[in-house]
Amino acid sequence: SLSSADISHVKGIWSKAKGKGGDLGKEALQRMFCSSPQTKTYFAHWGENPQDSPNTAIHGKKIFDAINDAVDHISDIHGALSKLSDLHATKLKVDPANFKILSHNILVTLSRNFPSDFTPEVHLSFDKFLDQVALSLAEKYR
Ligand code: ZNH
Repeated sequence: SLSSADISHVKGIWSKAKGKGGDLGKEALQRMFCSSPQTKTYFAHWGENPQDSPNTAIHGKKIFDAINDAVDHISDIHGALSKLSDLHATKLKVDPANFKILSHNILVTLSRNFPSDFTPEVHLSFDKFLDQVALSLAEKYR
């Protein structure tokens, strides 16, 4: 679980990224599609090249808004994301293995955009936080 140092690292770097989902969420999605092309299969309805769709910015913002909810409710991430877990489990049917892949691309995106904030300690804490997010999203899978 997250220590108080983790929480302060997460809140610190998130204060830089917050509200920038249209750019940073888009970048994370485009990196995911490129570095793990199998993830594109979930977004086939965006067209043949989902990485080029204007939906990347719209969806990137939604993902960042959800992460923002998790940061705002960092002591109850499960509760904050429980509806979203339902959606992924029952309607979207996303293999939870993909949550790790997106998490990785979010980390890479943060490191590239905020290089001086992204210390190894912040890396560790944000990785732990995204693990909690992924676990919460996987909660409703049966
Ligand atoms: Zn997801 C959707 C979040 C991951 C796939 N998502 C979604 C949304 C959100 C999210 C918020 C919206 C919802 C509504 O609208 O209501 N995700 C999220 C998060 C994460 C995720 C936070 C992590 C971190 N997803 C994911 C992955 C995948 C996905 C990994 C695959 C690969 N999602 C998805 C889809 C969708 C979603 C497909 C739908 C889209 C559209 O719109 O179309």
